Amino acid sequence: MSDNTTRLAPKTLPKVELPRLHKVILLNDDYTPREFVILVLKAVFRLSEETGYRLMLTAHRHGSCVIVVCARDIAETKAAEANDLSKQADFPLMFVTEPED
Ligand code: TYC
Repeated sequence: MSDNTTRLAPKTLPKVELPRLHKVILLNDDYTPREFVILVLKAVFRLSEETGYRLMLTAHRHGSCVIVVCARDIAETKAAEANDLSKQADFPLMFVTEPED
């Protein structure tokens, strides 16, 4: 076989695993005022009043609500920012993150 023989491309490319996306989930509680939940959603997640209201109500009625799905570091940073605001205001409001299925 001479050096300039054309090589065929392999039929299968090596599989590159993409990092899993993460959900930021808003949890309901009995004490945080609705208006404060909306304020945090607007400030941290840049949501409109209408979207903030709708997501707050979903968490209030169902116990939790997915706010955003994004890269893990962004999800964790946003959840921490939102939880810090809640702590500063002395409310038990909680955001958690989990990998998407
Ligand atoms: N359940 C709260 C109340 O009745 C309001 C609330 C909504 C709190 C959504 C948290 O994620 C939440 N004041």
